Amino acid sequence: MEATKLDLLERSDENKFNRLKNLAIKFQEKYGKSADFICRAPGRVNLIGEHIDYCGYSVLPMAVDQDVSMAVAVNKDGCICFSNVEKSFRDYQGTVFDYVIDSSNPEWHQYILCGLKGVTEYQKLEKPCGMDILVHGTVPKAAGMSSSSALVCTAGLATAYANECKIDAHGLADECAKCERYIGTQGGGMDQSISFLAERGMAKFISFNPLTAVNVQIPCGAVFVISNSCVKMQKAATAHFNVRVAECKIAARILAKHEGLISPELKKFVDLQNAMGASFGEMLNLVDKVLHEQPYHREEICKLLEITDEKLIETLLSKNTKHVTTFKLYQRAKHVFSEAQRVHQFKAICEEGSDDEAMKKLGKLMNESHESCSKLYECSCPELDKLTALCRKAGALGSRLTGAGWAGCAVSLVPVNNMDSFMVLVKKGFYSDMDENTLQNVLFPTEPGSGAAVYSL
Ligand code: NG1
Ligand code: MG
Repeated sequence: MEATKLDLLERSDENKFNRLKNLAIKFQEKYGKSADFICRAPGRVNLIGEHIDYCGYSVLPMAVDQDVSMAVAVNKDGCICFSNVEKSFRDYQGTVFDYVIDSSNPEWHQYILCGLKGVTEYQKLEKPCGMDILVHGTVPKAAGMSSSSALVCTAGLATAYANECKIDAHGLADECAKCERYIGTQGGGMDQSISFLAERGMAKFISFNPLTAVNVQIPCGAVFVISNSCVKMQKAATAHFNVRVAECKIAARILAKHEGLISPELKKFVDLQNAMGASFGEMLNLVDKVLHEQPYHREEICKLLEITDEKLIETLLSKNTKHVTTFKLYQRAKHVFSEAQRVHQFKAICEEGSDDEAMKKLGKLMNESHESCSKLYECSCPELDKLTALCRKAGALGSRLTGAGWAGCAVSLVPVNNMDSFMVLVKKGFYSDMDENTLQNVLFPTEPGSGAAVYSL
């Protein structure tokens, strides 16, 4: 990727310019030399399409203004030093030749190592440059706005730029999606894709394999407001996420077996649907017909698939899911096919028009998405259920959890004319004892922001 002169930002985006300029000054203070470049990658809010990217389905996120930025100085001796403006994150020192990514204890610097390792391997860098890095992040952490991917993507971008790799935003999105798996989560690539491919003013309909990103214009009277439940969960430290990934893979196999379509290439729900040439409605009927609502025990799964327990572990489970004994297949499959269908409906409505009716329909889809996440996918929490209900009561046309869930943020579609009263009511109902300064970071409107970038100084 090409660098833009940082000074050019001064006119187009003064706030960002000041923040990055300040980061360069802090870098000089910390390391006693100037940075060679600055790079940034934004967090995102997913408008609709939750927990379906790893099943191969399209999603509809937009980047937010908040990002992870890094000032970087390159060295030829392979030394790496990572420091964070936020002092609670401890400094890390090592070399590019020798580091360990410990998925059982995911500390902040390991996300940088993920980006470094991935780009080093995929770009086949024999002797990657060392880097002194100072990080400043503004994406709310562990909140479903993809602070972890923003960190991985910025690190991947820094590594690619420092080593003069010939790679564009699409290539980096692809590589960084794989990078984050070093820390153990088996995500589908939505976060890294939007972080690299975002454009100011546009949400994106992102599809995988091959990766494409199509602009989606949000109705002009609609504002997407983020509200943080303030419940935190570090996904890489728990098995919740990977259990869902496993449940989807197992369900896809059982449905495929039932249809006589078992093959090693057929791994995801989308592969099965493509092989069958079926509509979402037909897939939902198939789930009703073939799967049962009671959780499946491992023995039953092995029997249905005619495989041994060892084979189950090897092909469908992961390090942190291999001990799980029961799997809810019916509910997860129902969620995925209905959610994937809602994404297409959402895009079609945005393309048709931007009147009040269109906004109401979008809101309805968001509410259905939340309901499905909460009841079928069980990735909500009581606080998020309460918060989304409150947002609807306060004037949102739709409100849903965003990101992996179990904690973190909700996103609400609020007509611009209702904004003032909406903010007052949500503040009163959920954040009554919070001071104004903290409130700004947990309840705020967003606009589609721009994607990852490198700036020269
Ligand atoms: P977050 O919210 O950043 O944990 C995760 C996955 C996405 C997607 C969503 C759920 C990673 C890096 N991100 O996002 O790919 O599956 O959950 O829709 O694993
Ligand atoms: Mg994340």
